Amino acid sequence: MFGTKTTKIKVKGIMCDHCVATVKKILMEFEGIKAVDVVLKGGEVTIKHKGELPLEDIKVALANAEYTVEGVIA
Ligand SMILES: [Cu+2]
Repeated sequence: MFGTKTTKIKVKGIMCDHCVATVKKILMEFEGIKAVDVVLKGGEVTIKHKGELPLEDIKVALANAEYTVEGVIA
């Protein structure tokens, strides 16, 4: 997709398929985020987005659901 960037983040607290679905749902609410892929093992989250990723807002939104963004992997 033209103009789409990919950012990978590591998220702590993803324990099951329900968490995977919850994290996806939270991230897909953000305007500009087009696709989210969550790997249960290791908590690696791949985000396809347009423009800058609102990382601070994402941290807050995930923290409200008790998930911790540990950092950007790539
Ligand atoms: Cu879970």
